[in-house]
Amino acid sequence: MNILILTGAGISAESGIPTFRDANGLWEGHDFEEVATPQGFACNPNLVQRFYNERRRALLDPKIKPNAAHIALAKFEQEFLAKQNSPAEPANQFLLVTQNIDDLHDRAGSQNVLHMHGELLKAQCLDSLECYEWREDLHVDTPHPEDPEDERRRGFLRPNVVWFGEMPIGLDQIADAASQADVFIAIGTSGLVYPAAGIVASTPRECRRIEINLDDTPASSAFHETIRGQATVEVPKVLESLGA
Ligand code: BV8
Repeated sequence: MNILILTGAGISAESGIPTFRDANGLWEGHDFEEVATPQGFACNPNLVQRFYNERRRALLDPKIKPNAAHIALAKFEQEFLAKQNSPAEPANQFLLVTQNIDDLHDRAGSQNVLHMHGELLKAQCLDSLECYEWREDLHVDTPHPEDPEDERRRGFLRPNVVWFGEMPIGLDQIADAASQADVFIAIGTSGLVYPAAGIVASTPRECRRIEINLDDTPASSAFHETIRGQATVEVPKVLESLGA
């Protein structure tokens, strides 16, 4: 059996990370074009670095931890992949695609995580496109980790996140997983940003499509089952029922 999961900001909300569209959302006070596009970065790198420095510092606060939904997904994945089907059946497949740039799925122990919009705790060199683990602030004069003494390479690092207008990560792998999915579960995503919001439509007709969200979304009609409630309550229940 092949299971594909897509998560959005809603799965991290109960861990204390604000979503984009809540009243106090991350875009609050910022037009997304100012802080989440290459043009915004080119126009005001200090503002964009500051926007991500604030989110990186907030994510590294010890109070921010994976919640019951993250943990249930990691536990289910481990048990599901360990389950030995009959020799005639192909092995189980599991892929967790997240739009979130936080590391809560990874910290919960999920193994097959695809961060399709990048990772906040990584930085990317504008020159080589090389990525580096990064937990500090980034500034327009941050020394380059490969050559800290070289003044000419200062400020060559950007957050390793996918901005609007940029190509998301792993689209081929996602399309492949979607085309073979027996179960697709979208958790805590408003279904507004593409191509993530289009994944559900690329699952097979016979795929069991489940949406877990507090509210209806523009994508809800594409799902066979729409479960309304908090991720920390509903995700463990759905996975429990799947496991059974
Ligand atoms: C692309 C990383 C080309 C950065 C993000 C004009 C110009 C350029 C592009 C476009 C354009 N018009 C349209 C586009 C396409 C564009 C797009 O979709 N725009 C939207 C605004 C219409 N997309 C792109 O640009 C993408 N790239 O198109 O490249 C291409 C693509 C394919 C093939 C060829 C070419 C790149 C988009 C990625 C942008 N980067 N993030 C950062 O984080 O700062 S997007 C960011 O916003 C997130 O990653 C996420 O994707 C999105 C937020 O959505 P959600 O995660 O769903 O969060 P949200 O707050 O919206 O919703 C939370 C939900 O949870 C709610 O439904 C709520 O009810 C629920 N919830 C809350 N609490 C709980 C809960 N549910 C359960 N329990 C709870 N407790």
